[in-house]
Order: sequence, then C-alpha cells, then structure tokens
Amino acid sequence: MIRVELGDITALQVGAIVNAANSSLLGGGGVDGAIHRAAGSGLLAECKTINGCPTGEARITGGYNLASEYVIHTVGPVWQGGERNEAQQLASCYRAVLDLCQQYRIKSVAFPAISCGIYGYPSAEAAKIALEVVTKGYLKARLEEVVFCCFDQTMAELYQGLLDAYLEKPGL
Ligand code: AR6
Repeated sequence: MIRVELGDITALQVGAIVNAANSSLLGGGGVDGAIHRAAGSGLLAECKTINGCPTGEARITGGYNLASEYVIHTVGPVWQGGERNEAQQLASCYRAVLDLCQQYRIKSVAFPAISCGIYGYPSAEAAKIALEVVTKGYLKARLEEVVFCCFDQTMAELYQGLLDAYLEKPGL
C-alpha cells in the first residue's frame, strides 16, 4: 500500500528511508542533514567510500543508528525553470530507488519530497512525478509499503489529494 505521513522521516520504522542528497553524498542541510545526524558518523564514513552519485541515480548504505536497515541516497535535480530535463531526472530518482528496493528485497520504503526544499522544485509538479512513478512501479519492485513522508501539513495535503486521485484510477 501507498500512504502519506506527516513528520520526520528519520523516525520511521521502514526497511529503507530515502535521502534527498547532493552528488557528493557527504551530507548537507534539509533532510540530508537530519538523516546524517540521526544515523551517526558511521553513515558519513560509508558515504565517503562511495565516490558520489550523479543526479537521477541512487546509492544504498546501511542505516546505522536509524530504525531503518538501509538509507537509499538519491540526487534530485536543482530546479532551473523546467526545461533542463528536471522532470526526467526527478522521475529517474524515484525509479532508481525502486530498483534498489527490488535488488535488496526491501519491503517498505519512505520517501521525502525529493528536490522540493533547497533544490526548489515546485511541489505540485514534483509530487505528481513521485506518485506517477511509484504507483506504476512499486508492485513490480515487490514493495509492500511505500510512505511519502511530508515535513509539513501543506505538503501532506498535496500528496494525499494526488494519491486519492491516483487510487481511483483502475488497474493500480
Ligand atoms: N523528514 C522529512 N522531510 C524533511 C525533513 C525530515 N526530517 N527535513 C526536511 N524535509 P531538502 P532537496 C523535507 O532541502 O530540495 C541538502 O543540503 C523538506 O521540507 O532536504 O532535494 C542536500 O545535501 C522538503 O519538502 O532536499 C542537497 O544539497 C524535502 O524534505 C540539497 O539539500 C526536501 O528538501 C537537496 O535539496
């Protein structure tokens, strides 16, 4: 099932939480900073061995002090007006995470709103892409639960509205 939750992603008890990272994978602000703080220094140490991650791709590490076994780091696009392939890159992030979930037999995953903070992607457009890719792909990835973890009420309402609309469509 797919659901929307309001709160801090670092507190969730799921197989993997997704980090909206930058291409260095060496930490930053926003959800990235929160995840590194909650996971502890082991996470940064493992990230240092990875050698970064290009925009639109994803890399997996352990969860260290988090309740989740894994962290999947993905690098969303910086919003530059919408004509620099941002939508394709954002969709690619969600797909890359689903692929890793399948590969590592992860049954539940939580996503933040990738690119919607510091990277400036308009939330409604980003949420539509997230929902489109995930509703189409999560069963094939053998996921049982997907959580869209929203940090504020406005974002949670946006996601819930879109999710309700998607779930009314047949075949999902
Ligand atoms: N739990 C869930 N969502 C959160 C949390 C949290 N603890 N904290 C923030 N958010 P952002 P980006 C929401 O800026 O736009 C970092 O410096 C936030 O409200 O974290 O992809 C990286 O290192 C927003 O809706 O990620 C990169 O340099 C969403 O998470 C850059 O920011 C994403 O906001 C990536 O920017």
